[in-house]
Amino acid sequence: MQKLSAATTGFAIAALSGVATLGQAQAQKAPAVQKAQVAVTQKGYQPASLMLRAGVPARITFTRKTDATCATEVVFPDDKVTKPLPLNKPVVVAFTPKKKGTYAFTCGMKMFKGKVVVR
Ligand SMILES: [Cu+2]
Repeated sequence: MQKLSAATTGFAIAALSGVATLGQAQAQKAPAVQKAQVAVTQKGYQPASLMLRAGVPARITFTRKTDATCATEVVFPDDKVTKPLPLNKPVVVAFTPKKKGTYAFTCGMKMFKGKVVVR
């Protein structure tokens, strides 16, 4: 039971600091770097949809967690970026989204699809 309450408290603190950070970002200026994590599983990209802000450097970390699919690389066709995804090794795709819009990313054969929504 002690373990459970500690976890609950940790979550509450995390949620609070998240709110504080958001408030600061709105009051002052955009964060220096925006980060996102994407797991590549048997179901595809999780999450398959990411929200990013235009004009803020972004770091998306892809981690492929299964060997059972063909998603051994990730492709951003609009930016002509292809990155190999070794199993269980985090791979960072860094870029600064410039224009608002929706940008696809896929596996090498376009069977798995995800998107980045830039606002
Ligand atoms: Cu594929």
